[in-house]
Formats: sequence, C-alpha cells, structure tokens
Amino acid sequence: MTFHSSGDYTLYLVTDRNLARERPLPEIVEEALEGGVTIVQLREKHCTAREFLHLALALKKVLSPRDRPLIINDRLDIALACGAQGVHVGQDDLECSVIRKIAGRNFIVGVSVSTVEEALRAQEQGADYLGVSPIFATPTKVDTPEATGLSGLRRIRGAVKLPLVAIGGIGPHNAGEAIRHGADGAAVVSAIMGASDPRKTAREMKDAVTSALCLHRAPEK
Ligand code: TZP
Ligand code: MG
Repeated sequence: MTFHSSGDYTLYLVTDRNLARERPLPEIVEEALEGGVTIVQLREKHCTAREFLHLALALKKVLSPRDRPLIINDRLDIALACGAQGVHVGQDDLECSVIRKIAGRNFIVGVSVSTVEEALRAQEQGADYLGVSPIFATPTKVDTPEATGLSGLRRIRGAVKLPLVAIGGIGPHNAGEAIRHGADGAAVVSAIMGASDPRKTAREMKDAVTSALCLHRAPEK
C-alpha cells in the first residue's frame, strides 16, 4: 500500500517521550490508535541512532497490523533502516528534493512550513503533505517561528493543493477550528502524549476533526 497524498492525515500523533511519564511509548501509541489516530510520527531529538531505530521498530509493530503509517522525524537514515512509510522534515533538514532522490516516489515526505513561500517551495519539490506550524505558540516546541495563527493557515490553504496538517497548540477544543480554516487534519503532541487517557482524548479529537470535515468540505467526486 502507498500512503502518499491520498493518505489519511485526519489525526496525526507526534510522539514526545518527555510527556510519557512512566508509560512506554508503544503503549501510548496503541491507545491513541484505538482512539482514532490515523498516522504517527516518531520524534526524538536527543537519543542515539541505535535507540532511535529500536524505538522505530517497536512502533512499527503497533502500527503495521493496523495499516497505519509510521513517519520518522528528521532522520531519513532511520526511516529507511526501519522500513517506515515516510519522513518529516523542517526547514533546516534535508530538502524534499534530496529526499526524493534517495528514497524515490513510494515514500511519504512531509515538510514543516510556516509561510506561503515555504509551502510553495515544498510543493514544487514534491512533498506529500505539509505540517503548518506553529498555529498557536506552544511550550512543546519553542524554537519555532512566530505563530502563523489560523489566518496564516488559511493563506497557505489558498496557495497550495497539498494536504495540510495543523500543528502547535492543537487539542480537542480547537481542532475543529483548524479544519474550518483549511487544514485536512490535526497534528498533536501534548494533548495526547500527556493525557491521562490517550484513547479518550484521541477519540474526542477525532470526533471534532471528522465532524468539522463533514460540515466544511464538499464531498469528493
Ligand atoms: N512542530 C511545530 S509545533 C510542534 C512541533 C513538533 C509542537 C506541537 O506540540 P503541541 O503539544 O501539540 O502544541
Ligand atoms: Mg526537523
């Protein structure tokens, strides 16, 4: 199966072990999948390559039986080594065009953007989806450009055709709002990773996103 632009980005979980407390990552991810998460990005900023690969393989075991894609943050080598479906890169990482040369077409490439210019460049270079961030300022990631806000999301929606996932300060209370401003899905770290019941929070978010998508998108022909 290929996921590509037609993948399901409705509820996109980005991991953060700092928020997991004592709980093993695969357990939280499994609960979140049961609640309706459709795609998972493993994001590790401070571990060794070997530990990163080990974690990726552990998450693949949870995702593969459910046919849900695993995306690796930043590290194309780890993504290829574990057989992940894709990689997610920011503006300082390998460019999308370079990733395409190495990994080919049958591989999801997501790019973080916060301006229309960045979005257009990523689209030209063959990205499959864009993470628009940060929608709202968030303590989970502080080395970000100024928040794009919902108005920035709307501007990017008007400029590119790619699926957009909104990230940064998104939770059950505002996920629907992001969809109404042009996102195709909500991406989330702390609201699910830090939740006492990740399955319940994921379900609340999924309900908010799917009902906003139903109300605000014309059915595809
Ligand atoms: N990229 C842009 S903002 C962000 C990332 C990884 C963090 C979002 O975290 P949260 O907790 O969902 O606000
Ligand atoms: Mg990065």
